[in-house]
Amino acid sequence: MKKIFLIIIGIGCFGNLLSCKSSLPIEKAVLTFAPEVPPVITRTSPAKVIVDLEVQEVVNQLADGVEYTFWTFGGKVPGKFIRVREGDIVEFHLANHPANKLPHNIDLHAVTGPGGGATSSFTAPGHKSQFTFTALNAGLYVYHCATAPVGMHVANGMYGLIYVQPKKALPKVDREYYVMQGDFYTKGVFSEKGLQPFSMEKAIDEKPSYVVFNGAVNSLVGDNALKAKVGETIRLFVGNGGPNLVSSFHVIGEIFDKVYQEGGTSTVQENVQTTLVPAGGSAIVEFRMDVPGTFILVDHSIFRAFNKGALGMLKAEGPENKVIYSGKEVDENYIESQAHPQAGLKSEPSPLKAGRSGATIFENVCAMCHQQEGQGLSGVFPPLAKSDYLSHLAVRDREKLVSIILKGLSGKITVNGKEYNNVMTPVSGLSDEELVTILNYIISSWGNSGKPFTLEEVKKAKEKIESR
Ligand code: HEC
Ligand SMILES: [Cu+2]
Repeated sequence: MKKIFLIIIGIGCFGNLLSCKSSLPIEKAVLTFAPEVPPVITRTSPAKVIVDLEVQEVVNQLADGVEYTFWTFGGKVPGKFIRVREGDIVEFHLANHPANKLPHNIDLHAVTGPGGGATSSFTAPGHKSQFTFTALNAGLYVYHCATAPVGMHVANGMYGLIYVQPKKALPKVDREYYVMQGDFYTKGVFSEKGLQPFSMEKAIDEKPSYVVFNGAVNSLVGDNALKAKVGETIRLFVGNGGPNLVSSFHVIGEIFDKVYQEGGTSTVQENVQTTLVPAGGSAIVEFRMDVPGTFILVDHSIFRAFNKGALGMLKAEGPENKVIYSGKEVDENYIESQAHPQAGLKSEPSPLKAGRSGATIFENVCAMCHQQEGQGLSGVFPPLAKSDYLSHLAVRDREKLVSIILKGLSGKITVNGKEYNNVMTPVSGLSDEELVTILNYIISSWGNSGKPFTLEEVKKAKEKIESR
């Protein structure tokens, strides 16, 4: 009796591929949040894989003190990582949380079919949709929402990665991680605090205020850094949700031993420094940790890394290998008489010693950071104009003010209610007279006021600072 039943199923399977689903083993896909990746699939034959994904509209941190309403696949940006195997039949369930405000859908670049699933998955809040596809092509694919206005849904974080593991799996590595870049468009400038609305204008102009990995500034920094041990092999599944920017993905201090360009499975490039990850595209990169240390992940369009958030870390622990990398071997004085004379740069008489006016010193030395009118650069260089920090020091701690110029300043400070955490390097080459001049210039310009410094006061402060 049992045998006959099986035969009947077998015949049905011949005529109609879909009814074959019933003869495949059924499993539920393991989904993970970045930077984790679901485990390697060890099956050697296809399965019917059930994917359950829920769209959630959530308020979360975009940066320290900056909140944003993200639209997500699963509750975070990027969406949950999906892993299936080439040849699997994927039964996809998309749920739209009842508390959401908008309809959504999903376009998976791994789908062969209209809209990559978008047309079959349009789902109103409080509804669920289902469609099924066969994972015909192996590779690393982006998925994203494709509901109008598409750009806005993507800009709000509606993207993630689906990896269709090839029948012959890629060589085993010690660790796999999920890293996905995206650009964000807020009404306020970078690091402006509070709940930030989406700016359609900036999005259309392709001028993001944030470019980040894994949905937030610092999502891969400090305690959240990726971890590895010396001697291990690492595979990064790198995606770019865009919506606009192309990523020049680079890991400072590492060379990618292998790159599966554009997330394909066979074109392997070796020994690559920076790989291009298109918007709506991906790359798989592999390397071996040869030495310990902190390796910085960046979009090498470098202002994005240091001024917009596209910076992550991979921390490798383990024994040093001084042959591969020595660390600093020499740090010695290099004085003017040893240096080659530089064309166009006269050193005699030194322009730094010429007794310049305050305005000139400011323009020559300080303005490149604090800007022409002393207004600073938001989030990077604090203002000197109307700076409450500066006027406080001019009254309460005049020695500190002298020391900022002589010794520099680093660490968190708050100027006019905004936080800065940057480094001012010591200013060298000022005579004592010029030091007095520039101090008096900054405390009396742009609406600042304070008691003028005397040469005697500055000399005394300098002695104290230098004897510390
Ligand atoms: C290379 C860039 C750079 C240059 C050049 C520079 N600064 Fe700064 N300065 C900074 C940064 C960055 C900070 C904030 C440091 C922090 O976050 O801890 C700062 C902080 C300050 C502050 C305290 C914060 C404030 O806004 O009141 C003063 C005062 C200041 N600088 C004065 C000067 C003066 C005067 C000069 C020129 C003689 C100068 N700086 C040149 C980068 C620079
Ligand atoms: Cu959407």
